[in-house]
Amino acid sequence: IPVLPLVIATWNVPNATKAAYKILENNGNALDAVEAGCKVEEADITNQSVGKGGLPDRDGNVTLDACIMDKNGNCGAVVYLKNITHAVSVARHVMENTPHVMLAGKGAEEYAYKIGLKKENLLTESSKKAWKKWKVESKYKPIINIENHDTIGMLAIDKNGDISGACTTSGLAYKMGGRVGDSPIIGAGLFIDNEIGGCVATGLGEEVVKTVGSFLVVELMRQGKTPQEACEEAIKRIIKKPNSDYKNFQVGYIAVNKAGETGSFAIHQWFSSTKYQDGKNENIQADFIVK
Ligand code: SD4
Repeated sequence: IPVLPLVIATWNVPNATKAAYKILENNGNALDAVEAGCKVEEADITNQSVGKGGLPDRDGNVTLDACIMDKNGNCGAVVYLKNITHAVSVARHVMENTPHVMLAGKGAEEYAYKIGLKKENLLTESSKKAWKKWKVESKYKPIINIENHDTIGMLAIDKNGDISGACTTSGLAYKMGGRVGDSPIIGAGLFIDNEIGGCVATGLGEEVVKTVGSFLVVELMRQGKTPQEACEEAIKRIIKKPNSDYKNFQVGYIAVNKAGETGSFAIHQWFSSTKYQDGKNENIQADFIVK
């Protein structure tokens, strides 16, 4: 029987899961835990896929996408957010303190200032350097499993057995200006149903959106699949589409069910998740389909 509380996140993010688990351990709730966990990566300038230090779009602008969902099915999101490190906190405010689910661009940024967040330059020297190097050739194609894939998606179950999730990213490196991915789209990048479980996605967002991936995983669990089986089925759904170019892109899912069982699966090797449970922080390599 899985031990509660637990937290699981995409990729190798031990500091993020640790921060989240600390809250859960002290009888905190899952919503506070996922926000706190995501904030660790947003503030970490060495993570070039999330928050401050994220790689910019083709024009050199860092634009963030994030969302959050609670045990009651409430959700909030921000898309194309500039100059604010903690996109996940803005998403939470949208959820809790506005009549809306999603704020975009300038409106999201103004709202962030209104709730007291500070304007920051998100483009670090090292991300600027990487962008300048990319500009020499300006080749844009999805790249598998390298530094432009470590978006954080996090799921937590607290001691009460309640589930929440959050997701935050600077999106695909060198995306077109204005591009929004799956990560702030409820049902695609993240979905929580407190009766069933939750799921978050990472990888090439366009492909996750096309199959409404996270909602699909939760619905498959509702029909009786384990989190592992549900993640596998959702990945298969992507690769069996006619003319799918799946050999050239990555998608990974992690999921948890109400019983605290977890699963993860990806198209390609090297997707991993970090799970903190029973006082232990563990990095788990996900199984994958292209062998
Ligand atoms: C996106 N899904 O914007 C995100 C990117 C990602 O690790 O997951 N990177 O498409």
